[in-house]
Amino acid sequence: MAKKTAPGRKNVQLGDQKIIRGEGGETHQVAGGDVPVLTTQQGIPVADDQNSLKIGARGPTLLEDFHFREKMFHFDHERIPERVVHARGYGAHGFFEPYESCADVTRADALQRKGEKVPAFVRFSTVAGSKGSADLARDVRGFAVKLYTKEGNWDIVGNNMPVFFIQDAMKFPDFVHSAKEEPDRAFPQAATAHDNFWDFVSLNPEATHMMMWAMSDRAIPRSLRFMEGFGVHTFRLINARGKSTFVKFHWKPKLGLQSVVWNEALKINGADPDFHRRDLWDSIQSGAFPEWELGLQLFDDKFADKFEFDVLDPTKLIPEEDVPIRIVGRLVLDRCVDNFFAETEQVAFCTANVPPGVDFSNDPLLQGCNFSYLDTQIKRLGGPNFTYLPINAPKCPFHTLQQDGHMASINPKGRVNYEPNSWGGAQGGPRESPEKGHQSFLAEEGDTKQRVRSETFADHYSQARQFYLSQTEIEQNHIASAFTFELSKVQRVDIRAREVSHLLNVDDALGKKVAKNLGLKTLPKAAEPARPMVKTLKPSAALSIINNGPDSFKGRKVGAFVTDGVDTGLLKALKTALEKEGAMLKIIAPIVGGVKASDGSWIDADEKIDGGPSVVFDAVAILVSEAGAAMVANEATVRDFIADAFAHLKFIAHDKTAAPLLAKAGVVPDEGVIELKSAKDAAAFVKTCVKLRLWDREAKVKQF
Ligand code: HDE
Repeated sequence: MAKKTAPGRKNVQLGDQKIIRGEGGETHQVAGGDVPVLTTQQGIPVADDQNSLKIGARGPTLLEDFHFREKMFHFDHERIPERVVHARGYGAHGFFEPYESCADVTRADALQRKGEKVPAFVRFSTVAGSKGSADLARDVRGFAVKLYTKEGNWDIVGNNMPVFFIQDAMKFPDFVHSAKEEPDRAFPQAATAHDNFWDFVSLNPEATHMMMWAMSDRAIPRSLRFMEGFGVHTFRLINARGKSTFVKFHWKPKLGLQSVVWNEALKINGADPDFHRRDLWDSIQSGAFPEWELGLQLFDDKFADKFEFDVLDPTKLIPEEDVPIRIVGRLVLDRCVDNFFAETEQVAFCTANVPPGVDFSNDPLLQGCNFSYLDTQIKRLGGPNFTYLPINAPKCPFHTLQQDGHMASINPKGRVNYEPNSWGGAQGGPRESPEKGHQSFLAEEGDTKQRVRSETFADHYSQARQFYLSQTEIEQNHIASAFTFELSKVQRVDIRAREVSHLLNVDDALGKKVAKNLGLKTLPKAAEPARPMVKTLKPSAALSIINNGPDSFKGRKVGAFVTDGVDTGLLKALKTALEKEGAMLKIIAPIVGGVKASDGSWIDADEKIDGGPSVVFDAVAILVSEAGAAMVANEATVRDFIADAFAHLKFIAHDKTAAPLLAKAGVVPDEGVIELKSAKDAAAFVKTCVKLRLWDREAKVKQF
């Protein structure tokens, strides 16, 4: 029946939709008309998605409205439990490509043929915060890689730090409870700066090494693209002859390491809580595909026996100087997900997912992980068939005899669901293969059953000290500040003091500095080490971020604040110089519509000034006309833009007319504040930006 327009209610055109207001309610027509018809999940075409079925226009809603009920029922069940840890994360697709065959050490198919790409999915995450928490929390970052190899899925579930807080999986629930929000008050969210966390770590000296990493700038990366990944645990690689080699996995970012400073992190969380995910999304969408190289740190029993620490102890690393890293391939992320929930939220990693040629060590943390991840997937994804979800399903043929269960979504044909069986041939179904199948290394274990921590795990301070001494002075200062900040949020003075007692073992000066900055009335005694420390470990340059920065400004962003009358030549020169370097220019203006440049052309803005603070950029430029500078002279957001860039040690380019704005923001000119006198200066400015920050300025802008 043709719809009549109800009296007084006109049909309206909204964008490409026409809303027809008839007696039976409203329907939307889309221009072109060839869009699919909306249906229910049963495939029934839907006539009206705007109004529920009622008796009359103002009467009660009817239970028979199956479309309404299905829509609401589905909505009510949209959420699944978030991950207990690593709830906040972001993923992307890509590939892994070997540079060489690693057949000498492993039969893993993914590492046999140079240049043969293996599809990959990577999920980065923070650990402590909930799904909706901010990206720049001080935290460890998860770096979980799923390789869809021809012999099944291989998950390298790593972090951006090579060691961990605890040595035995038994302590994981306690550790995580202490790190997350306190149970009575449900805060703080995504922050370890509270009593429970520091109580736990200070009662567990084994956490000391990891605490050095967690209080370093590694815990506040500038971008997921600029951080390393580590498999943490020692694994085994097994070659075709059954020979085992121990291995630690490393991911090295092609664009070098970079972090933010703490005050910047705090402000980014306000300005853009999605900073990391937006950065990853934007870079992939713009074709600047992030890339890491896979490094294998390979060693044998002989090395393991002579190394000062136990290679099974996840609170220890092996310095690159002791066992060099063999770079064997690259990981490129080149495709964003189509749907966050279907892919990033439902992806299920498990340390136990290893193909033939990869095996486990006895690291007691790894052994515990191998149980926990699968267990967690069943809870989160609702049943045993999550492996059939497209993001989790292997991309190679797979044949199991597992069957049924919630959401069984493949339809196995035939009579056979067990083996051995007598059916034979194709009918008989899949069979085991000692040649092709995963074979565990024939490790000899023989010992008594006992609940003990190995003596060889007992040195908790030597590597913490080595890490600290491997940092530049700037980074050491940041570590001291981070300990001070976090412990200042701890209310119990005895907990503050107990942590200082560990720091005194790491480095006497560090412990004393933190004690002084906390205002401890008496310096505690250094904690009694369970084992004599090794104080002769050589510093490792690989452990510093600043020593491993980028060699170009590629992948970085400059924010240029401009006003009407901006010098077109300068702006263009800056843009060209940045693009040549593989970096980007973003325009920030008083209004988002943009500005009229000196030559009368119109320049669109990417952000209005209060939506694009300088904290989200790697360097800034202030390019204004005289009239423009006068107009924004009293604008607090402009002042903050400049003052923050200066305080965060960024390089600042400006034209002559911007000088009064800089002075008003408290900028004291130094070699990081660069006047662009002409278009020629732009390229030199970009070259200077490769250093990322003018660290020498720090002592002038930060006392504590
Ligand atoms: Fe995890 N961890 N973990 N973890 N972990 C999880 O598994 C666990 C550990 C790591 O992006 C959970 O599917 C135990 C070390 C990453 O989906 C859970 C222990 C390392 C991710 C779990 C550890 C990690 C997780 C929660 C001590 C570095 C996110 C959701 C034995 C190698 C993966 C899930 C993703 C996630 C357990 C310690 C890395 C609860 C029991 C060490 C990157 O199963």
